[in-house]
Amino acid sequence: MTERVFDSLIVHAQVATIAGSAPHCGSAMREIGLLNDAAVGIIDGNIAFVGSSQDAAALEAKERLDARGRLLTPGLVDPHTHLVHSGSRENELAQKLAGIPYLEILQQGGGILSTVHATRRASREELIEQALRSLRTMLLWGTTTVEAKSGYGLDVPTELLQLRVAQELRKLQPVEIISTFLGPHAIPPEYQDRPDAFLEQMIQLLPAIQAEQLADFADIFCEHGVFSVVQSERFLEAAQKAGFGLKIHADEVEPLGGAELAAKLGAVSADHLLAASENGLRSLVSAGVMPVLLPGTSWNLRAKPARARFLIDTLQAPVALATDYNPGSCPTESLQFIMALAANELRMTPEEILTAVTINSAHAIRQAHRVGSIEVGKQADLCLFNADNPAYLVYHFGINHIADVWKKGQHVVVNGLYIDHP
Ligand code: IZC
Ligand code: ZN
Repeated sequence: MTERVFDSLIVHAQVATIAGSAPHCGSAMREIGLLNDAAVGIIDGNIAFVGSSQDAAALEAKERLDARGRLLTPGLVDPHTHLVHSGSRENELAQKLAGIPYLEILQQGGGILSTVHATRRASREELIEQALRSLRTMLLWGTTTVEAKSGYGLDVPTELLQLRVAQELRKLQPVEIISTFLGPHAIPPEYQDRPDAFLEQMIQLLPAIQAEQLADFADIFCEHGVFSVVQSERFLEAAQKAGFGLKIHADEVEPLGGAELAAKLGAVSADHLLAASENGLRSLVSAGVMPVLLPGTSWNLRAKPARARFLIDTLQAPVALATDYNPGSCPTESLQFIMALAANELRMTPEEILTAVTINSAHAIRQAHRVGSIEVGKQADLCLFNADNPAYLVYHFGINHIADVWKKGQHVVVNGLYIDHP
């Protein structure tokens, strides 16, 4: 064997490899492949060695980092965000605290529609600047891959602008962005009495988005007072024909049948599911749809959390977790906070939670062949935490445990500080 020189070698780490390429289901979500006193080597942006620190002692490396027993995990993958938008909705906090429901605020022209107004008025530069701030926070808190939805334009030019901004953001900073077209996110004011005409306009837009490769996925807000199951099926079927992977905002507030629809169409993921029926959950699991749970949203809306234990224990299903980062129902970029909520609200174990924010969330955006686990040949996306066990991460909540982050082998966060690699 020719002697290889590693670009970086991280030694004396407690490595949660989360190895295994298929989604981790049910009790297997607790198998995180923990290696004590282990080492990970990086060459050309990829993982080239995973083994004992003892075996790594003989290896040559340009940079060697002693993890001093701390926890090394795959870079975190956030598979559901509404990253690109303008403004914020703290002006709705008093209404929320007074008990006015999320969907009622939307019916009154607030909620999503208030962000639509702000986003339509914003310039391309303003959208980029606001998203860059969020991406910086995400990276500093350990997120190395993120899904980003459109859906605050609700008209052709602004939807395309949101997607093009997401595309440009890839060149401006290290976090990888997977794009989703969420044109049917709400009914815009100018179409209030013609929702089907609006839906048709969004369907007509699909081929152009596909031709410009602006999005991998298409998504719809299937909810009482927004889009019905019939409308959702029409849109998602057209998207599938146009070559998109399917996602769906399903049963977030009411058990409308979004989970059942996700199963019928073979969606890649069904997200929210707080109110999903037991049959809906069973059918989506049998159909191989990844359930993406968003405990930040249920907690923030003071709603009943999704049934993670039923999914994991009874259905032996995989579960993925995401922030749902958006300016209204879940204004946080922090997956670490979501991980703490997953423990407290969803009763998930620390090991299940780590699996849900790495390999399973990578599956939710069809990126598991490249990211989501620490295995030779995968991209070197890594998080070193100031923690010496997984439980500490979710137990000691509300603060940032990140020490170091590597993205495609670049050491982008060093001792909690962002390092620019031109
Ligand atoms: O802006 O409120 N649920 N869409 C569906 C959202 C939440 C985002 C928002
Ligand atoms: Zn969402």
